[in-house]
Amino acid sequence: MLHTFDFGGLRIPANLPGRPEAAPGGFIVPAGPVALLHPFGETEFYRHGWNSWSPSGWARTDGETIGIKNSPRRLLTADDAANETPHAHSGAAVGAVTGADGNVLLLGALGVGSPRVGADRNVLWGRAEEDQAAWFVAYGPEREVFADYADRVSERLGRRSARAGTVWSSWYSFYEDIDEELVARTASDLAGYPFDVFQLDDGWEPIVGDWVAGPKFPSGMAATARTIADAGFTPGLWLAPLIALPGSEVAQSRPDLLVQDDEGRPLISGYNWGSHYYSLDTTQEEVKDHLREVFESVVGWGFRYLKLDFMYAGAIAGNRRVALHREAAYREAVQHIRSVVGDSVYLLGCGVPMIPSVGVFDGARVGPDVGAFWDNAERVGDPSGVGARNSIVSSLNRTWMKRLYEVDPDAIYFRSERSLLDDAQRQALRDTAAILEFRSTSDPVAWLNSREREQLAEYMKETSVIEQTGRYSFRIDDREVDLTPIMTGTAATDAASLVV
Ligand code: 9PG
Repeated sequence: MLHTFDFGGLRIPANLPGRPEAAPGGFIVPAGPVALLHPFGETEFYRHGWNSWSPSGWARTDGETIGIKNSPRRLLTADDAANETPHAHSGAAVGAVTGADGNVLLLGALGVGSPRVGADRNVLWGRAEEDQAAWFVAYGPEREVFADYADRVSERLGRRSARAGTVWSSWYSFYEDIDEELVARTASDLAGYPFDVFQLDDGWEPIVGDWVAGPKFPSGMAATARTIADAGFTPGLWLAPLIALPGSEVAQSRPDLLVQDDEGRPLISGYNWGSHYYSLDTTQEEVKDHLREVFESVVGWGFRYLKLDFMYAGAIAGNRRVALHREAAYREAVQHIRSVVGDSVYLLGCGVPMIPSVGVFDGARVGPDVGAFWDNAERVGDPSGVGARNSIVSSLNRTWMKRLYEVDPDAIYFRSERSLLDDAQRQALRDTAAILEFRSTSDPVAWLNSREREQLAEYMKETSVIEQTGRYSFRIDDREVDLTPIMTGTAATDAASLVV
């Protein structure tokens, strides 16, 4: 149907699937294709990435798009490869264009079905693979319309209230090189520092797909969880429960439990660990039973904070036993995991599809992996590439998501050893984590000098009062912090600090 929105005198002609209804901050439009004819001409478009690692941000409609270009393998992992057209201005679930008065026109989906939003100089459009989700349409000050959108999403999908507190993670120092002795030493060095969670990352399992103690943890995972608890921290563990490497026991013995491609073979759902990997078909009862066993044992070992990674692979396009839309299948799977672990276990999503995870996860990563360097020369132009700058840029473009769950910008650094980050860059990471209100690091105390140890203890103890004063400017307690130069690539530090 044709309809004209009237936003305080600004008239927006629209082609809608049904009659809009007024809602706080805007209008709800029924599921189906939407086109809003905007009068703004060439303007800025807010592009939203599908999963934690997918690029998000503002770009001119007559300029370069934001997306993962010329890298199909990376696209498969770090965005919605089935829909993504990196050379067009479009993204997942929500988008917005800026009007002449500085207000923004937002179109956002309120549920699953792989909704997409895109724009050009005349139209802000929305469509979905499967028309399940109603839309929210609003016009107003940027922060207000994004807040109203987030609130309409959580009215439908929920909002959990658990807080992670401060987190130490093993990833950005030891990577996969962890063993039970190293964990014990690192945790005891950290005793007395103001951390709530000590989270073991990838490297404990024998192979991705088989979630049992690997050879480097001969005493078993319950023993390590006890060691961590004895040092005074909540035990945390990483796992990627919806994927399996080809060599894993589960992929070898039960290929029928995997999502299939059109030839009836296990579908490749991404690349990492020097290999391709597969996705579990969570619509199968046996897969649900498998997940129940995995999570009962992990919680039984004593882990109370779980970083669930590569979760997008549970929502990958492919053939599943039950014909459920892929995002609906994903949401059912994570709801199942939640029901197994119970309400008191903190679930941090990583590589999660953002909107389908609302109301189930307590927190979600909102950017690509950080690294102890500013930018990555091998991957210039790939905003999903590892590095401090990309992590800051994506995360600050998703501050509005705080209303959906806790938002994790990834670890920050205090160490000057084994790092190419300078003081200003470390400070920018710290400010970002303060703004997002999620503080984590991977620095082992043994790698820090005495001044850095003090900084770590200070920073992890404090909570800041944050006031947003502009798109990328903030008051952090009594400090004015403007991250605009980093966001627009004009920071003085940018030019000289590539890793080569
Ligand atoms: C463990 C790591 C850490 C890290 C996670 C995740 O797009 N990619 O190909 C891609 C690969 C790895 C990756 C993220 C993205 O890292 O984000 O914090 O837990 O797994 O293996």
